[in-house]
Amino acid sequence: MTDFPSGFRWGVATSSYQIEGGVAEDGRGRSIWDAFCEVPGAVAGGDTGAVACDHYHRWPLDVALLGDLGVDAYRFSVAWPRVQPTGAGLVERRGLDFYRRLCEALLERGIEPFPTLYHWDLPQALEERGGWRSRDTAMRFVEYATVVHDALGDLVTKWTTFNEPYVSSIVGYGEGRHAPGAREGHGALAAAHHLLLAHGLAVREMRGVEGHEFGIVLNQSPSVPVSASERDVAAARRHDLLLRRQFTDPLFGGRYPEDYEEVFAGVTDLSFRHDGDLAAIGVPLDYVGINYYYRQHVADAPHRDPDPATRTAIDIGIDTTRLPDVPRTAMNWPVEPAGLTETLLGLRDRYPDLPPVYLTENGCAYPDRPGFADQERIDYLRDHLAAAREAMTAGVDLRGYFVWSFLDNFEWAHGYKHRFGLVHVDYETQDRTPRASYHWYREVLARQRRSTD
Ligand code: PNW
Repeated sequence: MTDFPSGFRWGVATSSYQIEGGVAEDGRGRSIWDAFCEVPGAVAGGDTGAVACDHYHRWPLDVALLGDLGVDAYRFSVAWPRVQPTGAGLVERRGLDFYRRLCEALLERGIEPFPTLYHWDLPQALEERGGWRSRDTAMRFVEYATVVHDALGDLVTKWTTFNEPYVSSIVGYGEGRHAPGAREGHGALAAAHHLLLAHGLAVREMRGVEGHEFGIVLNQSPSVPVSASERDVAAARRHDLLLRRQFTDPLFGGRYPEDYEEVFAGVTDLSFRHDGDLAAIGVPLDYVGINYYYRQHVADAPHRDPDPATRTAIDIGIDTTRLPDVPRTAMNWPVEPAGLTETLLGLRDRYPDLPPVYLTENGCAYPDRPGFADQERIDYLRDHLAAAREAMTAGVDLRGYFVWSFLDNFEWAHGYKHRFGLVHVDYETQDRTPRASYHWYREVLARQRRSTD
């Protein structure tokens, strides 16, 4: 693993609601995740992000740990409700100042801040006006993005609009497993479209500063049929539309997927598509971030709701529970590094105009081991790095790699049960303890630096 090119960026990633806590500090407004955590049964153990890793107060310590790790870049997200408590108008200076201090401290240690503007914490006030179902939320996002861009533009050069619009729209408004917990068809598909539109319009608005680069982060993985039967192959193709092509075709192909109307017939009337939207969404990007965790295995299955008019967006006649006989992580995700190579090659082959790629998330949860000896995580990361390297050898323009996650954190609907961190967090004392994987990654980074010096 000593053969990554010089200039390749090495980092770790987190997100605001998952680590910050301090939800009532410095004028922060309520987000859809604060509200969702109050719904009985929504989050395992009744956990919430109210305290999380208390990063809002302990960030200097966390930056010191990042410095010691030796990363070139740190991917985090900006909480919209800290910057605009009601999602519109009024700007909370103290919220922006928090991120300024963080960025300055990172830069002092030679770590590039790599912020994402939206990692799922929509101001609750906007949800009450329709949330991402509403086109107006896209306009509000453009305003928010420009506020942050103006405030941090002297410290940050790489600007990521959204983390995983699939999860915000389909898991949040279709499946209901994430905030705001809706189970809709048309609403979820409208949300997906409005997230893409918000991305395109915001990049168009922010562009112009010399040296600034813009991108979006997508969760990607191959959708593999469980058999070669025509039905399973068709099911995998529908799944690929839901998870990937409804986002990547407009972003990088200048088109809506050709099978969209057939798969969602009767679910949506497409009234959210306006003239000019495709051109806005297809704004040229400087990079795309890919989050990869595992391969999707898809079988044909009957629709749960036979009536398209009341069907949710995820009810597309598929079963994704038939997993192969391979090792699993604590999330029950199959460990399949080859799926990462396939993902990167597949994207490159489908979109000739694909911008340079960063792997903006890759990692795993495992039960805690005595002495923080997380050999399984080391194996996972090593094998996925090798798979990424293979894709580069095959011509993929991969520019960097970020481990998910720097710290154990609030794993959404799973609460604090699953631990993804290179650093263990004791939620009673807030003590941070680097795991074996932290020391391993530190050594990988040191070796890279030596070999490319
Ligand atoms: C990512 N789901 O994606 C997120 O970007 C992180 O915030 C998260 O902690 C990490 O993966 C590990 O789960 C997810 O469908 C993608 O439930 C999909 C889901 C959850 C998270």
